[in-house]
Amino acid sequence: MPETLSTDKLLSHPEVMRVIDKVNPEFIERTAYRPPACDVFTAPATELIGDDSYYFETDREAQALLPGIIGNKVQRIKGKAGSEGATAKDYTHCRTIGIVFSGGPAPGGHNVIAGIYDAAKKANPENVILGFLMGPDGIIENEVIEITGAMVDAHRNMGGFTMIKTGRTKIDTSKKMALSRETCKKLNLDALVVVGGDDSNTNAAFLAQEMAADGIQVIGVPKTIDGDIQVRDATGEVLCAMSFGFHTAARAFANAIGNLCTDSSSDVKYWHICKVMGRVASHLALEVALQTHANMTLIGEDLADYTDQRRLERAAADNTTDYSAYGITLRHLSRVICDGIVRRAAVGKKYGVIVIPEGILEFVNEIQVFILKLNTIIADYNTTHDRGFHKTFSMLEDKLEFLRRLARQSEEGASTTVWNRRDDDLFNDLPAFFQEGLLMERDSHGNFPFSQVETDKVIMGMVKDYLEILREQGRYKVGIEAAYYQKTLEKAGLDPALFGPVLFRNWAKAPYLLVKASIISIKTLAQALEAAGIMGRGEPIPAPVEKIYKKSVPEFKTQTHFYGYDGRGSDPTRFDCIYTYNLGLTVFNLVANGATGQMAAIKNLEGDFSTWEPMGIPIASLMHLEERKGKLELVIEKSTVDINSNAFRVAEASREDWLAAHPGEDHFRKPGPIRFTGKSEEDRPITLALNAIGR
Ligand code: FBP
Repeated sequence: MPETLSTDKLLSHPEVMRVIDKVNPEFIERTAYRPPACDVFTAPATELIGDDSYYFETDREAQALLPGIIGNKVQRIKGKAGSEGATAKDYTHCRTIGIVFSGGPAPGGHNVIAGIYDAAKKANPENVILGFLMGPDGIIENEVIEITGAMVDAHRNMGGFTMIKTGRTKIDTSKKMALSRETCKKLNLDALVVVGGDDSNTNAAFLAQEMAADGIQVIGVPKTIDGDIQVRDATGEVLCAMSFGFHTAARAFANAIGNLCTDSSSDVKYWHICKVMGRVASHLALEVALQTHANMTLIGEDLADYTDQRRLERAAADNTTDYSAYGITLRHLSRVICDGIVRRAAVGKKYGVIVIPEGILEFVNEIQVFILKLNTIIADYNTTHDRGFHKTFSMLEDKLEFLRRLARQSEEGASTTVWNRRDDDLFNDLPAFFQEGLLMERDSHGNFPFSQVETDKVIMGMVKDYLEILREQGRYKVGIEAAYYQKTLEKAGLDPALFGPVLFRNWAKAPYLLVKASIISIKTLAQALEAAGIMGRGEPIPAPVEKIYKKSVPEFKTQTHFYGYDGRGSDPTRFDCIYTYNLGLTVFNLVANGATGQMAAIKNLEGDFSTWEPMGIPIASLMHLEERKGKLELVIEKSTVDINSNAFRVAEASREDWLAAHPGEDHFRKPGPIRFTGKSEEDRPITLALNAIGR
C-alpha cells in the first residue's frame, strides 16, 4: 500500500505545487510575448498629419454642443527621424496620462495599457501612467493607482480588465462632469484615455470639450465585443473596421458552439439553442455563423428588412397600405425557425444548432415598439417623481397596474400617455417573465439590458407551440430512411411494398419516407391499415409497422446556452493582442502630438499587418441623435450588420447548405479553440476578411 500523504505534505509536494501554480505555461508564454509594433512606431518620434481626404456629415447638434472638437480632422501618424526641434521636445516632455476602462470587458484591454505604457516610457522614462479604478466612478471619486512596469508585465496579452476593473457609470450630469474635471486637474493629468464602447467614446467627446480649457486632452479607444464600433466616412471609406475584443469573443463562442455542433450530430437528439451576446447588432452571431456553419443563425438586421409579401398583396388588392407588413413579427420569426426544424426532421435529423443574437428582439416589430414606449414611460416617470420607477413599483403586478392606469388615461383622452389599451392588451398576452424583462431597469446610458432577457425562451416558447400545431396537423414528421424501413419490415417477413403506399406520402419517391399527414396516432395508423384492407378491424398492428410509425413521431428536445460573459473574459487572440497593443501605441502618439477629442484607430485591419495604419478619428464627427431614456441624445452611431456586405451575403447564400435539410452529413465547421501559438486560429475575423474582398 503506498503511503497516504497528509494534506499539508500533499500541498507542499513539488509536483502538486507545480501543476496547480497559477503561473502555468500558457501564462508564461502570453506574458512573455511582445506584439509587433506598426512601422511608424519604430521611429524615435512621430508627428500628426491632418488628412482632409476623409469627409464626415457632422450633426448640427454636435456642432452646437462640441464646438471645441467638431473641427477635428482625421490625423495620420508619421514617423520623425530625429527627436530635435520643438515638436520633438513636446513629444518627449514629461506627462501624466490617466486611463479608464468603461463598459463591459473586452479581451485586449490590458494590451492597450501596455502599448501606452511602453510608448510613454520610451518617449520619457519619467512619464507617469495612472489607472482609474472601477470605471468612470474612479474618475468621479478620484480612485486611482499608478500603473507600474511590473503590473503591465503581469497582464500583457491576458484577458479581462482585471488590472484596474471597469464600470458602467456615465458622466452625464454637470455635477459628475465637474467632479471628473476636478480629479483630472488635481492629478495634473495631461491626458485622459477612455477605453470604451460607443457610449463611452461619446462620453470621451464631452470630456474633451469640457476639459479643453484646462489643456487636458481626451482620447477614446474603440472597445466592445459587440463589434458595433466600425467607422466609415461619408463616402464609405473604412477607417476602423472593428472594435477590439470582437475577434476573441467570437472565436470563443464559435469554439464552444462548434463543439455543440459535434455533440448534437453525434447524439442526434437535441436542438441546441445558443443565445450569443451583442446588445443590438448581430455582428457576433454572423461571425459565429461563418466560423461554425451552425444550422440556423438569426441575424436581426436581416429580419428587420423582412416584408410580408402576402400582406402587401392583400393590401394592394384593397387599395391600401399595410405598414405592419414591413419588418418581422415574433409569430413570423417562430414560423421561420419551425420551417428549418420541420425540414431537417423530414430527412431524419431531429437535432441541430440554432444561434440567436441576444439583441434580436430589438429588430422584431412589436417588441421594438414596446421597448421604445417603455423607455419613454420609465424615463418620464423618473424625471417627474422623486422616487424612481423601479423603486416605486418593485413588483411586476405594480408595474402592470401602472401601465393599465396609463391605458385608461389614454382612453379618457389624456394626450400625454404613449400607452394605449391595445398596447396594454398585447403586453398582457406576453408571458410574465418576458413582461418583467421588458420592464427591467435601463443601464446608465439608457440601454435596454438585453443580456438579462431570456430572448431564447420567448422565441423558443412560440416555436414549441407552433411545432405542436404542425405535429397535430401531420406536417411535422421525422423522415424514415427507405433502406431502414425496407430492412425492418423484411426482417419480420412483411412486404414493404404492401405497407409503403399506405404509410407514406412519398412512397418509393425519396430516400427518406414521410408518414402521411392523416396518420398522427396509433389509432389513425390502425384506421389507415384497415381502410387499405391490410389489416382486419381490431387486429393488432404488426410490431415493425408500429415501430416505424413511432420513429416518425417528432420529439423536439432542446438545450439552451448563453455565450457572453465567458467569451468576454477570454484571453485575447493573437489578432486582438497585436491590434490592442498598437492601439495603445497610437493613443500615446496622439497624446504626445497634442490631439484631443480623437479616437485611436488602426486602418486596414482587414489586411496584412504590414499595411496597418494607425490614426486618430474625430469623435464628434461620428455622433448623431438617438433615442435614449425616452429622449433624443447625441451619441456615436452604432454600426449594425450591413445586409449588403460580403460577410452577410456569404452567410445568406450558404443558409441552405448550413441548414443541411437533406440526407447526409451536416456542413459544420470546427474553428477550434483560441490558441496563442500554432496555426489553427484565423488571423483576423472572417467578417473582416470577407468584407475586404473587392474593396
Ligand atoms: P460594451 O458595449 O460595454 O462593450 O458591453 C457589451 C456587452 O458585453 C453586451 O454584449 C451585453 O449586452 C452587455 O455588455 C452586458 O452588460 P452587463 O455586463 O452589464 O451585463
